[in-house]
Amino acid sequence: MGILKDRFKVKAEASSAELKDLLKQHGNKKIGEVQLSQIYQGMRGITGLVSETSLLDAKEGIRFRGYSIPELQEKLPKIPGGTEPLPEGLFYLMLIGELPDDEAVAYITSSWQRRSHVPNHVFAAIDALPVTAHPMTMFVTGIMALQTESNFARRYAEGMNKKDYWEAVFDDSMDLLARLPRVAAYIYRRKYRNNQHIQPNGLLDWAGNLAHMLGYEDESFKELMRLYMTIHADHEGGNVSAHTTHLVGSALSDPYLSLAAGMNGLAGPLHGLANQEVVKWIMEMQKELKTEVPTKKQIETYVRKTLSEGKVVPGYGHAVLRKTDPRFTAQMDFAKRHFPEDPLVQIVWNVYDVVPPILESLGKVKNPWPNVDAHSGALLVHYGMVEYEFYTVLFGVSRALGVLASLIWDRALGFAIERPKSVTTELVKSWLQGKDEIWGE
Ligand code: NMX
Ligand code: MLT
Repeated sequence: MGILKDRFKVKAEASSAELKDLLKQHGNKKIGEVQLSQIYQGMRGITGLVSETSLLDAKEGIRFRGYSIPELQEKLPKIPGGTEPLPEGLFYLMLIGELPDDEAVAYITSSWQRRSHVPNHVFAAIDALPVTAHPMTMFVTGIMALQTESNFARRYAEGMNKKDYWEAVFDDSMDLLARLPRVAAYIYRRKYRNNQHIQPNGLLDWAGNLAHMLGYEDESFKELMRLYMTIHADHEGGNVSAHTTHLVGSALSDPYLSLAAGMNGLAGPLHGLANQEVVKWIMEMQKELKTEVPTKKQIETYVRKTLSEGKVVPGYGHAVLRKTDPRFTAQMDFAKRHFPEDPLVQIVWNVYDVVPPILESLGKVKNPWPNVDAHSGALLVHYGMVEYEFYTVLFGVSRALGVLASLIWDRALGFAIERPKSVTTELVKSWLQGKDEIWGE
């Protein structure tokens, strides 16, 4: 079957048996209470999902199978002479639950190289869109066009046994991950580089090859892509892209359909699109203030203006985190090591000094600190990637690692179709008068 699939099978069978036992013994234990306001406010704080690949702590930030971002940077395999972790290693960790050795990472790199062929109709589907279409629209179109290749869809139509679902999802996920960099690079070169495409380099790792196909050969950009692809990969199961992929997958929609749905969620400005919004916001500020280097006082005035116009400050706040996002810090450290004098990076750091006290003073923002999106765009601009509408595609290529690893686990553990109970406000009012029950079966 291949070392990754073999190892996953052993882990999944053990976890499945353990879970059955756990639920038999403790399935009726209460894990919390839900207040009426929570169901009107984005289900915030309701524990309602299981996602094995990572866990978010409000104060500490994300841990992937128990490892923080600095720990990943230290412990995951790197290219010879490199300093950033290889995302292949993170995928192994999320899937298998253990740190990989160099050999396991090399296995994934070569497996993704072998699976990376993208059929011509996918490029034709992207080409059918006007070049003015948003890169995320092109990305989702590309993923949907790739769905013709789904093993899961084909095998389901042939009458696959449910115990084999995970294996077909595994194959689709590996194929998709292998193909996404090619699709992303195609979109970039089509929209911004006059359709001058660059063939993959079979000697490079997954993120290094993405950098190459995008047209960025600087070794430190390749290192940035390795870090970028690692830190954006997963943020436990409740964020919009992960939750959507899981939800759609629970209907046994194949991984292509499920990932495309998740990517549509990532394309929202309160989620992954915030990375483009941050750079757009800074560029608009520079234009409006007629200066390349706004002072902190000028930034403060611009932040207050943004808020007074009923807009959010992009890159700040979080539904769960209550401190500076460690993904922001990892990117700040990268910039400090590689280009501390970069003017846009300097602005990002000045914004970091200015924004939190202002948001805090509003008295309603639960987290005034920066999230991952506050920093990522400035790093890309440094290397010349100024086309900010493309940034969410890069986030999406990375996020696929986490949500697809999770999807494989979903099918291996036999998770049910997701179908929570909803109510109407009429029913809520009638329940408040003691006339009706509000809970479902
Ligand atoms: N700027 C202005 N107002 C904000 C901000 C912000 N950055 N963050 C939260 N608020 C407001 C929010 O709009 C809400 O206002 P109202 O009651 O008038 O509707 C109030 O503060 C309370 O919101 P919270 O409970 O703090 O935040 P919530 O959990 O609802 O939303 C975000 C979380 C991330 C959607 C929100 O902080 C936000 O809109 N941030 C800016 C967009 C952004 O950076 N998104 C990227 C998130 C990371 N990612 O990649 O997905
Ligand atoms: C993410 O990476 O998905 C974002 O930080 C949003 C979230 O966790 O809700």
